[in-house]
Amino acid sequence: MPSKYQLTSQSLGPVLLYALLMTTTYGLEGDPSQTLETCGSQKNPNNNVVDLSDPVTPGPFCDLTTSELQKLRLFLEKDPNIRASSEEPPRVNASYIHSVDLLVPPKAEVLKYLDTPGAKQPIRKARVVVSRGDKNPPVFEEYVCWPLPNVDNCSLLVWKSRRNPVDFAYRPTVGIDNDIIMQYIFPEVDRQVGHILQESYGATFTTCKQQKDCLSFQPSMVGSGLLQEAKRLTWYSAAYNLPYFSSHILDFAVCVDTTSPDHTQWSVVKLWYANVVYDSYQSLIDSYDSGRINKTKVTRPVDDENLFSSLKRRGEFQPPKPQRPPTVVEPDGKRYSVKDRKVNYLDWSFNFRLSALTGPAVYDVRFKGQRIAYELGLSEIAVFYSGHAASGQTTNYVDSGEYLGINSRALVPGGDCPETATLINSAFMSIKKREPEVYKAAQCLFEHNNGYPLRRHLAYQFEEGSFYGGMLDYVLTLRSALTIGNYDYIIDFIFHHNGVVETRLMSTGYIQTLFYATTERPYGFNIHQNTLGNVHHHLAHFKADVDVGGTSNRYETLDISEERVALTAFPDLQYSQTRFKASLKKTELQAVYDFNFNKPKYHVVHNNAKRTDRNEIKGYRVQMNCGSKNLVAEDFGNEKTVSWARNQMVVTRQKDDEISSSSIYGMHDSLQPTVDFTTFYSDNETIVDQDLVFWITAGLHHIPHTEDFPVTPTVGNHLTFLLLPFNYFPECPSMGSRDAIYVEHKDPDHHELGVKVERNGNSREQCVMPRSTLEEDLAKDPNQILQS
Ligand SMILES: *[C@@H]1O[C@H](CO)[C@@H](O)[C@H](O)[C@H]1NC(C)=O
Ligand SMILES: *[C@@H]1O[C@H](CO)[C@@H](O)[C@H](O)[C@H]1NC(C)=O
Ligand SMILES: *[C@@H]1O[C@H](CO)[C@@H](O)[C@H](O)[C@H]1NC(C)=O
Ligand SMILES: CC(=O)N[C@H]1CO[C@H](CO)[C@@H](O)[C@@H]1O
Ligand SMILES: [Cu+2]
Repeated sequence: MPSKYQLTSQSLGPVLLYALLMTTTYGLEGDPSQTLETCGSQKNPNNNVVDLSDPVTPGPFCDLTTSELQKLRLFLEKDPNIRASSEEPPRVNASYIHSVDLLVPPKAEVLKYLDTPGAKQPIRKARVVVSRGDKNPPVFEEYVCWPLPNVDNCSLLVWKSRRNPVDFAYRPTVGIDNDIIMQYIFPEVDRQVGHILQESYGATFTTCKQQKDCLSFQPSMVGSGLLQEAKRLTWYSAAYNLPYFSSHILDFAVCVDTTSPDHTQWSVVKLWYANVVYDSYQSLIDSYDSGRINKTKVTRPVDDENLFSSLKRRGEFQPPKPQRPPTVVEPDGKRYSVKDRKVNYLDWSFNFRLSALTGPAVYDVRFKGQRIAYELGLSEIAVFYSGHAASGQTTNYVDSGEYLGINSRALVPGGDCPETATLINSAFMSIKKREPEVYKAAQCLFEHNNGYPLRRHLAYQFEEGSFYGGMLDYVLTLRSALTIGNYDYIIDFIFHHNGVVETRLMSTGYIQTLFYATTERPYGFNIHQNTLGNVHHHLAHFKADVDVGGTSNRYETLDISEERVALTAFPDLQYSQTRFKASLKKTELQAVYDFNFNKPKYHVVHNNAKRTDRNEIKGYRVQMNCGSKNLVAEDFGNEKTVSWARNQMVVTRQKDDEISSSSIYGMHDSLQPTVDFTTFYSDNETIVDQDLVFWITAGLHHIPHTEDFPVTPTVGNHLTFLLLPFNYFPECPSMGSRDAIYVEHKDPDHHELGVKVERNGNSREQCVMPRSTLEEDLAKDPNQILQS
């Protein structure tokens, strides 16, 4: 369905409509002679364009377009080796396409293309993940297919950094598991123990008048590292089907072995009821029917706006009468342009994408024309839970197994992004349908100000010079919001006027819970009747391929330490002060960094051959406000699958092979991780004057409390890391910004003549706020936010 956001050539119509809207003028009430233009409707003085149509010739960083995906599927269905299933949805025992992603060409080829006039663009290739339930033994395979768009070759990817093919027992979670569990396992659960469920909870999984009255379920996978064998087990915990089920977990669960590609072989291997584990249906039935056990008896909460887990507004109105909140306006139109998935914003330029597998990333990030980072992006997100309940204890989510990028969708203007935001589509290959899925508003791009000064100084007094200079922190933000099960992760790339690029992770969404029992006390609070929020650790890994002054870079820390010296003026007296010393990191193992409160330091990356006029290091500084120590013992249980969480930062030599630090198999493969991140640096290669990649871990422990209902607020959980210029510019590069304000006396010798305000040509003309179009867009396409 064409709409203003759709990235196809059909979007011309809505673009015209948009243009019409933009030029509408509104009469001022009561004064027909005076009309004001709609904000942003005047001719854009800097000729910025926002063109979201699919590029005719996609660049090296551009995700696969809808038509490339369509052509690729047709090829994969015909390819005699792959013969991808065309069934909707496919069967587990078929060869089917799990996911398709852009395979960014080798960095050297891309740099040559970007930096050499007339150089040819490297061939575009796709990375295709195929589930081979048809093979014996069944496996997961990853292929590289080329050349896009008219693919004629697919070959198995050969990675040094990861196994391929991968044991079928480690296959990712997405796909068709839940459908099969619903269709085949729960009917059997109801046949066997339906009477226990009915008496305990007043509901079963399959026999109910309306779907919403049936029990819902929360899957949590049990990694092979815990089991110590290559098996695929998942607990399915019963929950009331209420908004939102993860807050309504019950004390019944089944553990299903889904290792086999043949679902008729899937079986319930353990059950959990009222805080006791059972090995078979019969042992639960016997215990229950004999009356020997404590029976649970709970009633389904009422589903209305007062339900503690509902997001419907409740309580006293604030403000008492309707009054609109402040909002973002762009009086003179957009100050950024977008074309072919590339953004230009004042001194900044970057390419962006939303990888199906690893999520949002920006490439070739430049400030004032100079490349700062080749790549900046998410690599993995994980959550490790604790508890006593058999079904919830071992929940160790490694989220790329459920997709990262594909889960960013439907950002809502006015809810997730300012209403002025540009909403960006993404197209992905679907498992269940042959046609690519196009998600509207998978990302949003907007400029606003953070409401605090980027810089300011007031010289109030005459002796100080009497002036004020300052500016708000105006930023351009590229936002993605990944809804992965109960949690929503917001990932922002933020571009400041002083040459700083900031990466931010915030988490919100529903907490996962356990059914309350005293045995859970060490792991959480009883935050609602029958509900305990169990402690867990959120972890995320980012890749920052920083290039400062080219690719020949050094990583140095500036180590700050205490020293005792004789006071310069009074040599008999002592003084305690700090000094710093540069420490060049020569090898990868030397560069492994763990935060230490007693050893403060700066992390600087620079090109030693390109120093400042005064021969000082000229570089960028990596500032991390996101560290969190993983307390799970190394190599224990599932820890190996998140070995990237062992350190706060690791610096490695760039390798095209080391595309990301994790894999989609991470949820199940902890016995034998497909990607072992420690191998990226354990060979201890030299990193002096090399192309460097900074791998940064972000995380926080979360002890849920009552105010996490209905959902966890983002405030207080902003995890950020920044790349800040360090001796890179002779002065703060925001000095050129027209957004600054300068106040001084008209005549320094005659203050009585008053003061003047310098706005650098920025007009103070009024304009009328443009109309919000959310309701109109949803009237046209109700599926834009919620699936029908
Ligand atoms: C795949 O599974 C289906 C049942 O879902 C079965 O009918 C079919 O024979 C199986 N195919 C193969 C090749 O085993
Ligand atoms: C049943 O409840 C009692 C009282 O709370 C407790 O002492 C006992 O351990 C429970 N039995 C089981 C099997 O959980
Ligand atoms: C890594 O290499 C450096 C420089 O050769 C050496 O000093 C250091 O001991 C090595 N580390 C390990 C763990 O081998
Ligand atoms: C570039 C390349 O490897 N092309 C191959 C594509 O596949 C055909 C047929 O399988 C080969 O003949 C080409 O050499
Ligand atoms: Cu949390």
